[in-house]
Amino acid sequence: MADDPPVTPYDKPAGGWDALRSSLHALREQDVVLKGAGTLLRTNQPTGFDCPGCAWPDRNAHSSFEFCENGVKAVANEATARRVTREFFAEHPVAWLAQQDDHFLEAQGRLTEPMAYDAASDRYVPIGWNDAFARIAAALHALPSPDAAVFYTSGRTSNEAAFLYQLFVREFGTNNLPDCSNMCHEPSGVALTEQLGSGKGSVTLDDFEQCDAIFIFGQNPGTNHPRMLGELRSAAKRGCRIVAFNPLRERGLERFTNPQSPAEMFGGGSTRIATHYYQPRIGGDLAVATAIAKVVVERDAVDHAFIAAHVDGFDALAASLRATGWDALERESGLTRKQLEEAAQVYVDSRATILCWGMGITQHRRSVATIQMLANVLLLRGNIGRPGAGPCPVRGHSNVQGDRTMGIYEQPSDAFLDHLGAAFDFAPPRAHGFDTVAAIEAMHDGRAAVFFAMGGNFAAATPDSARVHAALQRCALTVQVSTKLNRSHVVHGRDALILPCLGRTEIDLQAGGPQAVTVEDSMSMVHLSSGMNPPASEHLLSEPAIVARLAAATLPRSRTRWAWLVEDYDRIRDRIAQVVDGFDDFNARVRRPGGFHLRHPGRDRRFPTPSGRAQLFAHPLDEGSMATPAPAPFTLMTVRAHDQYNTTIYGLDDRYRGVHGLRRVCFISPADLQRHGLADGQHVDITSVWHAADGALEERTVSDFRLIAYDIPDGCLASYFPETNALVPLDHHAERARTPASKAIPVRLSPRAPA
Ligand SMILES: Nc1nc2c(c(=O)[nH]1)N[C@H]1C(S)=C(S)[C@@H](COP(=O)(O)OP(=O)(O)OC[C@H]3O[C@@H](n4cnc5c(=O)[nH]c(N)nc54)[C@H](O)[C@@H]3O)O[C@H]1N2
Ligand SMILES: Nc1nc2c(c(=O)[nH]1)N[C@H]1C(S)=C(S)[C@@H](COP(=O)(O)OP(=O)(O)OC[C@H]3O[C@@H](n4cnc5c(=O)[nH]c(N)nc54)[C@H](O)[C@@H]3O)O[C@H]1N2
Ligand SMILES: [Mo]
Repeated sequence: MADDPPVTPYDKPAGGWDALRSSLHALREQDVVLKGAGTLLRTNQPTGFDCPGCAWPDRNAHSSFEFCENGVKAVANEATARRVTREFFAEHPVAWLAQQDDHFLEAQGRLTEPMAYDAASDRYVPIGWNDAFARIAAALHALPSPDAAVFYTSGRTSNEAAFLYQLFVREFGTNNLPDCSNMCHEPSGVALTEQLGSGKGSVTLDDFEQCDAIFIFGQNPGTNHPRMLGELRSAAKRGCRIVAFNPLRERGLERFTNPQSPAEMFGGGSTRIATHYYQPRIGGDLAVATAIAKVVVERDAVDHAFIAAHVDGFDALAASLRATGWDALERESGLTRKQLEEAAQVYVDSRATILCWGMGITQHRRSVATIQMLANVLLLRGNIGRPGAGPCPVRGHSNVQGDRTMGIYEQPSDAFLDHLGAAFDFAPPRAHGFDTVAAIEAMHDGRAAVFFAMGGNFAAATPDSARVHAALQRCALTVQVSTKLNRSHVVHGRDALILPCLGRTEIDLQAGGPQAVTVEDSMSMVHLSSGMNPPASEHLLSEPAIVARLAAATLPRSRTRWAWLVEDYDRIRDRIAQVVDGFDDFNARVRRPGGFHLRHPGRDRRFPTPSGRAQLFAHPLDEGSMATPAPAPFTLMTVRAHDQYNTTIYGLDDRYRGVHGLRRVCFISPADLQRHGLADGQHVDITSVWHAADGALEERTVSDFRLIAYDIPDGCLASYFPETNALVPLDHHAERARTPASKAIPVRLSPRAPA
């Protein structure tokens, strides 16, 4: 305990000199100071590459270079000078690698050549690309059915790679295409598609210049979408109200010093971001949204003309809101009636409002209901299809939205499959495939035996780690297309392959010359991305080339000209234009400066639901549902620290929360410490308590976390992901969207005996 570094509250604004310092440190650590500086100047530029960080859009038409600390870290870690060589693998048995932490694995640098697992020596040994593809093809052909293979995607994959990948998987014969979206914004897609006829957000950056109010639910932009702070700062400066709901007081939502503003940097100034900051209890947002909707209806601040013209379901919603009492709203939200009415007043006073949300909303059992209640709030006042208003689910991975648009989806529509089959002259499988949770279950009980991952880190990012590891280890073959070493390479099937690929920042040279790929950001802008660094190794292939060569090896009777398509990615884009709605004339339009926008129908007040109208949905609170089972007095949320990108751990600091040099921490309120006889700095084990479907009480434990007294509501705890993923029961997930409920884990704490 005495050896732990001190935890000191961070009272400076987010951004500022510390952000610059930390960026330079990241570049230095990866030995890319000079190269990185040149590389960074081309990030999110019309002729550069799309930042491999988050999906927040860029304003490259306006400013020449947008600085982003965590974008720098993402780029520096990809452009690193460090390499994982065959000598490294020869030196370290996999059993040894498996004992190293995620930070160590990431820090080894870029993967350089294809490797295959050798059980006799428990080591990865070099393998040629052709042999690797032949081995995968053999394993796929040995399966009893194509549905016994699982093809995962992480959201960094380009549109071109994603399109070819889903085509290959469907020509092979399955829709088993789980993706990271299943663990992320899936509930947003499910909720909004049903309600508005499109699962995407409707706003653009221009709307951020025109709104009167921005509400931010369950999102930490200072860490996860730092460029969003620039928009929030401009909005705040022109008097826009910014209302944040978060159990934690996140620094980036409070104050920001813009590293691009010399006046603020040298003048020591900063901008206040949130005008109103509320700390609901974990999972309290359905009650918060219900309270706001209730006030809108009861004060008759409703846009009746809009409702009459475009929206169904008003009477049922109004009746349900009137019947919901303030006692229940206060209890469930953890806020007072006064606070809830104050927030609702800001909303009613605003002419045009944007609602943003992140993982604090989606990773809950009732996330679909919560998002539909948020959209109810918008619809009630006509806050969609007018400037400065609309829903803004803030996506994570830089191309997670584009991957879905390209057909990475386990539940494709018949219309999409019809187009795909017609364009490529085959009969796509129609049965829906496995999402992430279903894929884990299937591998666990032997229904699936080959696991292929296009990027990501399935072993670490998924819930219920012990179960997932057992599932992967039961597979006949696991294959990882990756840039960096991670947990999914050391938790593997009987046979295992690592296929190293080019990153976004690198030159992608094919027979037709250097290639650009395309991506779609969180606001549906589609644009080009072309790398300019030499590849990390001469043995790397691009993701589209990996798919094409795998397809050629696996599907001898395919009528698709795989090798020809990847010679020139314009050919892939021409095929995308044939299959995917909204991509007509793709090659020409994407070459215009800034690319093009996939217009959201809601912007024109068109709602392509079955009825052709938007829908309001009544969602009663289920009271007491958030009360945790008796042996588990706390609800734990698993969040990101400042120095990580999902399972990629860049460093051990979480600057804005005052934590340095350690990740196994657990934030707890001072009152809870006292109530439970615990002390700040004490070390505990965390145990989740779960009533399984068969009624059995299951327990899962992670050990040795340091308690940190923190400003967090009573009964609520916070720790970092992925160290706590082992606690999330696989069947604890969002209703209908099946996103793991990793923000609401029922847990208890047990003090560890002093060392
Ligand atoms: N640097 C960096 N950037 C990233 C990522 C990264 O790991 N690092 N990850 C990327 C990805 S894939 C994604 S999806 C996004 C994630 O970006 P965020 O959505 O910001 O993700 P989290 O860190 O999980 O934080 C969620 C926030 O929700 C709050 N919260 C938790 N539970 C509740 C709740 O019940 N109610 C409310 N109101 N708030 C709650 C937490 O306190 C936290 O502030 O960021 C993307 N960008
Ligand atoms: N408990 C808990 N669990 C969570 C979450 C949470 O908040 N709490 N968040 C969930 C969310 S929102 C998400 S999106 C998932 C993320 O799940 P994933 O997307 O599966 O995980 P990442 O950590 O982003 O994947 C990192 C790996 O991607 C590889 N990589 C990086 N760049 C490239 C590239 O260009 N190409 C290829 N082929 N590989 C590349 C590297 O090898 C790196 O190790 O995790 C989910 N899991
Ligand atoms: Mo995500």
